[in-house]
Amino acid sequence: MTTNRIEKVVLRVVSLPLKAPFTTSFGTISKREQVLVEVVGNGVSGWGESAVLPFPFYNPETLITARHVLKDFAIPILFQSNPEVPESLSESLEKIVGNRIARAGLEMAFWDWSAKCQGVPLYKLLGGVRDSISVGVSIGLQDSIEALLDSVAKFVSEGYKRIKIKIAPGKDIRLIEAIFEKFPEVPLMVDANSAYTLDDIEALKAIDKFKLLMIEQPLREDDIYQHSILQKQLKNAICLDESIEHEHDAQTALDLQSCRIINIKPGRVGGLTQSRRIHDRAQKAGVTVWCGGMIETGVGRAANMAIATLPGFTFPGDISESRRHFHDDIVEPEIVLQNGGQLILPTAPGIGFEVNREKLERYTLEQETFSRS
Ligand code: OSB
Ligand code: MG
Repeated sequence: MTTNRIEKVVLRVVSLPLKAPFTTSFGTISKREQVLVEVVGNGVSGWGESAVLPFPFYNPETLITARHVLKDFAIPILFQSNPEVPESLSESLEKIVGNRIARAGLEMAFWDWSAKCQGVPLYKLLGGVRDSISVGVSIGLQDSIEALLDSVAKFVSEGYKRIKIKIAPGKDIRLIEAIFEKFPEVPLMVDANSAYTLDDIEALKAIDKFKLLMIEQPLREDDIYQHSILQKQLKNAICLDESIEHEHDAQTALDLQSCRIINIKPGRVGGLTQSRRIHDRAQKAGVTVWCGGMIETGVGRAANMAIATLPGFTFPGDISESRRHFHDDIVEPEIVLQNGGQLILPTAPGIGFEVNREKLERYTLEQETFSRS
């Protein structure tokens, strides 16, 4: 099958303005600068996104490391291994240690390309079992409690099924209290992005007095064992995000009972194949999963929508609509919330959304093409 293979990969560094800066315990993102990956073969383009952050504070990757790993390692592996199916590309890319956000862009692009070559929607190729998904929204740290409450009111009225707020030591109890006072019924969860330690047990127990949907990543990313100690002392479920980079981490966390919920982000774990494996292991252990986000453009968001149709994704994801973070997303049609907090999976092959090339050019800072030699 010499024709059915990738002939060229295009890496584009894009920069999209955000509607508002997004602040977490690890830092503030004020524009979305990352790598879009286009694989081309058979006259078909597949799209993926390496949703790196501008600093190594969430995980060790940055824009520069992602470009380096894609260009010098991941793309050569693709050209040498000529994978027939996305699962084998994922397997070959496991030779690379870490650098999962970088690899995910190429792996997702190959999934999209494979689905398009077969004429099927990506979510069906992945084994998805539903054609719409429930979603929630993630709200960054705000300058004031009033701004936070305004933000919650806005997203609740837009139909999001649950609210997640970012917290940090000293910026926790008062925020949660204020939200429950004004919106006693709101399904609320908190995300600490690794900002606490076991020395903060009193603060964590105070947070645990509230009835939350879950407490996401309270401790450091390498604290899977410490999370197991913490989970025993909390009523609320711990959800792990940063700690779970691949299926082996997931299995460790499941065996140690470090969490009762896992946030699966295709970007963080190196792509859709790993996402599905983590999903399968969690399902076996009776642990709920849901799909998180990293402020992806429509390309990454569409892949997130697809993985969220697998049977174990029973909890609303951080997969908001295009206009949540962007004035002008690069996909068509725009991703829009329907029927109160739902996203409907498109029926077109692959990710099911088209990349608008005019907008893409407008947002591209740099572009490099790699062809099979
Ligand atoms: O911890 O879930 C997180 C964004 C960037 C990095 C990490 C996280 C997030 C979010 C935003 O919470 C989710 C989104 O709106 O895409
Ligand atoms: Mg998180």
